[in-house]
Amino acid sequence: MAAIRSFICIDVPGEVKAAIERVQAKLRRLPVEVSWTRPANVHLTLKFLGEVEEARLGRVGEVLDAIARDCAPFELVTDRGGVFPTADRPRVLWIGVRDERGLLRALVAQVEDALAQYGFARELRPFTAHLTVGRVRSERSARELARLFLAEEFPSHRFRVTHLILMRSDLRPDGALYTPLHIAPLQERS
Ligand code: 2AM
Repeated sequence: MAAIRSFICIDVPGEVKAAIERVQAKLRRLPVEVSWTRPANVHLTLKFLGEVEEARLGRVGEVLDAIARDCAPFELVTDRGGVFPTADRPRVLWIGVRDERGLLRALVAQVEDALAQYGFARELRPFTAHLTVGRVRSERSARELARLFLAEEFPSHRFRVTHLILMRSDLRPDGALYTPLHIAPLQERS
C-alpha cells in the first residue's frame, strides 16, 4: 500500500505571505544558496507525520475533525525572525508566531495526544511556532544572511486560525508540492 508524506498545519493570510515574499526578495541578492519557501506554500506546522500509509490518513482526518469540533477559532500574531539551529550556522530561516493565550500550544498537545493513541510517534523536540522562510543550502555567506535576516523589521500581523489542515507533501526538484487532503473547520460546540 502506498505511503504518503504528510503533515498537519494551519494556513496564514495572504498579507503574511506577501510580507515574507518581500523579505525574501531583499535577501535573494546575497550570494548564498537558499531554498526559499514559495510564498503560497508558507504554513505553520503543528505536526509532521512523515510517510503514512494511505489507509491511516482517514483516521487522521477524523481525529482533526473531533479536535476542531471542540476548538473555537483563535488569534495568533507574527513575531520577529529566528534561525535554526544557530545564527553562526543557520540552516532554517523562519518568522516566529506569538501564541498570546497559549491556545496553539494546547492545540498541538491535543493533536499529539490524540494521534499517539493511534500509534503515531510523538514529536520529541519542543514545539516552536514558526513559518519557514527558507532553508540555507550553502555555508558561504550564511552568517551574513542570518545577520541581515534577523535585523529585518518583520511587520506584526494578527490573524485568525480557522482550520486545521492535513497536508500531503510531494517533494519535487523545484520545491515541495502541497495538497490539502482534509480540512477541519474550528467550531466550538455551543
Ligand atoms: P520546517 O518548516 O521547520 O522545516 C513539511 O515538511 C513541514 O513539516 C515543514 O513545515 C517542516 O518544518 C515540518 N517538519 C517537521 N519535522 C520535519 C521533518 N523531520 N522532516 C521534514 N519536515 C518536517
